[in-house]
Amino acid sequence: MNSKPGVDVQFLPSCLFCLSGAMEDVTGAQLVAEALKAQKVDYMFGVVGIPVMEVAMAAQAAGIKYVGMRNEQAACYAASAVGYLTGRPGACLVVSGPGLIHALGGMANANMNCWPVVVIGGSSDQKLETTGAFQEFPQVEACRLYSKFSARPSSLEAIPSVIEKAVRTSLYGRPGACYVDIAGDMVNATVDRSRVRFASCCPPPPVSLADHGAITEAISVLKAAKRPLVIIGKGAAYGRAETALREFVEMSGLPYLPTPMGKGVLPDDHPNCVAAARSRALLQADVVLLLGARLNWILHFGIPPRFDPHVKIIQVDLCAEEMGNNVRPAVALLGDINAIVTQLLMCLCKDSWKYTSDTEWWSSLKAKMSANSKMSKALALQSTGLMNYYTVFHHVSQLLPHDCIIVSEGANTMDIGRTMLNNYLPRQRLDAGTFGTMGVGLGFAIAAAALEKSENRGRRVVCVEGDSAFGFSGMEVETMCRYNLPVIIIVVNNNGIYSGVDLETWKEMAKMGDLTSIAPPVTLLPEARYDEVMAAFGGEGFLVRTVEELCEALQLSLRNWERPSLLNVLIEPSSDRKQQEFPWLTRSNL
Ligand SMILES: Cc1ncc(C[n+]2csc(CCOP(=O)(O)OP(=O)(O)O)c2C)c(N)n1
Ligand SMILES: *[C@@H]1O[C@H](CO)[C@@H](O)[C@H](O)[C@H]1NC(C)=O
Ligand SMILES: [Mg+2]
Repeated sequence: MNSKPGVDVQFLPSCLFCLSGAMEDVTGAQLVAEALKAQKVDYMFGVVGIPVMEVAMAAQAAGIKYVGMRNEQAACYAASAVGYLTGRPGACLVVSGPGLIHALGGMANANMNCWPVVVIGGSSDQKLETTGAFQEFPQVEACRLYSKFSARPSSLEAIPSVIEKAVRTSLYGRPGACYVDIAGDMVNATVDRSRVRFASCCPPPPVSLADHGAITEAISVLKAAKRPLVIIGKGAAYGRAETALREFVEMSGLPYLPTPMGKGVLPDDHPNCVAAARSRALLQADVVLLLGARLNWILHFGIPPRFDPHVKIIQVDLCAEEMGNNVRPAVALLGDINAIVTQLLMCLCKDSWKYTSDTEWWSSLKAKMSANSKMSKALALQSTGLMNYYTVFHHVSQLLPHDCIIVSEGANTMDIGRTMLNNYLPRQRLDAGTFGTMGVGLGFAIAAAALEKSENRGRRVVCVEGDSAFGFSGMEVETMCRYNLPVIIIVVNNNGIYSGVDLETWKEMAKMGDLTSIAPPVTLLPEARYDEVMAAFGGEGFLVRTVEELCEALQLSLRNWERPSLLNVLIEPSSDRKQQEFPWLTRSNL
């Protein structure tokens, strides 16, 4: 460990006395901020109060961008999205007790998604422990279930090394959430800088390769397959395997299917993408190359009735404990996904084998894909009064730029949107994820838009929300307006959770009796003016009822780089999904 101050402390207002002598005192708040910066944590999202106000100010002084949010849950979602998008965790700063409790939802979501995030929680003074201090709570214990690492530095001197361990643990092995507790009385306390145990920046995780014999075996299992399928998970997106993977898919000629956030690692319109024949591909594949995806509910556990009972799984994962969950793999390839795809590629190159496109399997998949896309198109063009989901997404998909970042949550809104809104680039889809969490959308969008803004990349962030989903973190529109983040929020408003009732029916119902006794639990206020929520803070709000209004509002929003917009798209409240052979993301069917 070397001693390396992160910033020029002479310029910190709280440290003017440093100028006078050789002794250089540093506060706990400064140590936290400088340690995060030294670990290349560049973004902090939080809500300030006692005792973390000084930490937020020190973070800004240390060169960390601080985004003040309206709820810690959304702050933690945002910080974890920075981790997923950049490969370096964002920090989430929260106050003691209730602030930390709110962040637990974000930590759980990040941990389930395997995204790195570091939560810094202020806590009550050490000397007041067990006295019933203000917001006193056993925070280190509380975080244990929601994180990989949860600890409190025992002294000011130890802060940088504990932060280094939290950042490193969030990134190494399977990424996830880490928690560092800072006692209130450590925030303003000072220590001489020379006594602090500084820690240099932890390098990216070491890369490990799969066993060579296992690679050879995987290739021979693939070559023997009659109906092979590659499944691309968000682990492949996080692992930045896109270049190797593209070469592998194109050289091998294999069909592939992305998981929801695996979308875009390879473009959704690639000729080898069989997403439009998802059910058939899963059910009939005899060999599956599983790349950075878990056989959990999203992939129906890898078992019948959704998979062939004899399917051979070639499982590629960086977590040894994941191997064999629900299905024993035919071959287990443990290690870095990008490295392993490269290993597979090298092995394949040797004899230039290719799965040809004239097989029965390819014909069967292609037939199913064209039938399914005809059905969606027919639903999109149905014209009876209000729009349905398919109409909305059909027109939205035609207007969105190819490089836009799509954030999405809801039930029907997310499920149907996923099938109709294409991703062409990796890590550009963020959604309710493995934990199925509603409320993540606005935090994710804020994180993505903040990154775009500070890195001058100019990709659009579009947030496609169900009306219920929007409500969970709706006040974050103020955050978007405050920082001039030009997010476009499209609320697909069906007056409820899964479905709702129309305004007339609602009024009739209200006359019939107490709504708490008779209103269907799925209902939300019909035609609620979510657009006015955005307008209240100076953003652009649009109320949309027709295709023409939708296209016009979206085009105007896409041209507006100054401010966020919200399109409140009223759709048929009983609009539903097309008939599914199997209910999918809304229900697990073990
Ligand atoms: C935190 C959380 N609370 C509750 C749920 C249960 N839930 C699943 S989807 C959903 C909302 C669906 O309604 P909406 O967002 O309006 O989308 P729609 O299906 O109506 O298009 C809810 C509340 C959840 N997944 N997460
Ligand atoms: C730190 O000191 C400032 C200035 O005296 C004070 O306002 C703040 O409440 C203190 N913070 C803590 C956590 O004690
Ligand atoms: Mg809804």
